[in-house]
Amino acid sequence: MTGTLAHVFRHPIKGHGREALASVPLSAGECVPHDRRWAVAHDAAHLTDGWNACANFARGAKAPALMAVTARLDEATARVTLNHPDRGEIDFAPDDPDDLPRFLDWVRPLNPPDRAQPARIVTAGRGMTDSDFPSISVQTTASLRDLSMRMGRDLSMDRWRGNLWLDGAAPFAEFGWIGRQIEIGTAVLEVRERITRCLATAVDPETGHRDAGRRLEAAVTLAFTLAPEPEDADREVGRLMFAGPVTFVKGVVAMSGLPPADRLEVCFAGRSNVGKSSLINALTGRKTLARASNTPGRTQEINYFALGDTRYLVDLPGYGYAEAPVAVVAKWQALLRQYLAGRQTLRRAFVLIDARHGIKAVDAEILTLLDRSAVTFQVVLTKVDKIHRDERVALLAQVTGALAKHPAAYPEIVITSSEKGEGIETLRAIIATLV
Ligand SMILES: Nc1nc2c(ncn2[C@@H]2O[C@H](COP(=O)(O)OP(=O)(O)OP(=O)(O)O)[C@@H](O)[C@H]2O)c(=O)[nH]1
Ligand SMILES: [Mg+2]
Repeated sequence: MTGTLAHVFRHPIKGHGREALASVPLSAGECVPHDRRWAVAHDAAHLTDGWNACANFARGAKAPALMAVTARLDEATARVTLNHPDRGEIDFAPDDPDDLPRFLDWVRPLNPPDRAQPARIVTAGRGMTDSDFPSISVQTTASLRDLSMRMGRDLSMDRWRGNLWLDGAAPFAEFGWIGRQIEIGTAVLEVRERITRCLATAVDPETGHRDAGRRLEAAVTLAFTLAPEPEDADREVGRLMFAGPVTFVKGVVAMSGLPPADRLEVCFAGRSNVGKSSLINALTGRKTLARASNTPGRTQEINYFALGDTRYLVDLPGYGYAEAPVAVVAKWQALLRQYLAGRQTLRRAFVLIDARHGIKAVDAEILTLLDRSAVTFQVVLTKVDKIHRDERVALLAQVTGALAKHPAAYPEIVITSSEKGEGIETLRAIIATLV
């Protein structure tokens, strides 16, 4: 694959601030120049000559406030300027012992009082990266975006201490790069090992306060099943298709009433009240195309909408609880099952799952029916505006866990809010590019 180099960072003093660079010269067998040139040993450190492991040093994993430090190195004078929202600016020469007390006074309040305290600044003749060989850390913006989506919030790049950020990869593709090479300009990087997770990433780098904790860890370990943001071209195809004509064709109460199977169709299935009609309205940008209501069981027919002349969008009656006479419910439930199992041109069933509830037993029954009928289904989480962003990870864990049992599940989940518009462009692109 081909990507682009998006950002370059170095960290002149390990754990004490990042510095963005416009470009960087790399030399074989060396770290990014001046990256982790210094490190701050604490008073409980056991140092040997040369490189030492990160446990000996003050760092963001143990002292969250350090994550809000920014740095600037003047290479000519070997002076460093650090900034922190609470501590202001300090300019000093890490190699000058006379500057040490001033630096320690500045940095001490950023270290928790009950932990080992910063004591001295050391060098090793090589970058003090976390690996025992000189290394350059590489990360991808796609994985960061994906993780942000899982977490339901924009995560700053500054949570991580990577040297090089690459654009253009698929999310988490880097896990498969070990043993391979990355060429950047004339430099060739050998991908040696994964970076292990660091608690420093749980800290908001704006404030220096920990705000993500274990959820971040859980989010990374989930099965990789979020629909990625569409490529610009696909987004445009989706936009154009859904901005074009959409017309109500008919409401169907029996299989014999289905329109001719002359084009690709997708349907929206889900429990009563999950938001099927609202989603169709959001996709088509028309408020009242499909009837949405507060009364579960409002959609009692199979409603066909023509999207241009190439696709049908099908709004299905809800399954599960409905405020309608038992006999009526039984009738439309039977129709729903016949439709899902027997419509030849049904290209994909979107199964909507309420973000507040996850996959329930009634949903699993429908998923099993789709498995048996070999209809590919894709889970669309709805009403995500109704859950707190911190609840997303547990929801995704539940959903991906439940999906693992269903062979017909399409391996990407879409997170949506018809109310706020989240995920709508993604879903448009998915539908518009189905073949
Ligand atoms: N907050 C929020 N509410 C939503 C969203 N989508 C739907 N709703 C609300 O949920 C209720 C049910 O929405 P519908 O679109 O009628 O649900 P349905 O799945 O078509 O329901 P049935 O046709 O009865 O099976 C309505 O009150 C909607 O306003 C959403 O994304 N966010
Ligand atoms: Mg409906």
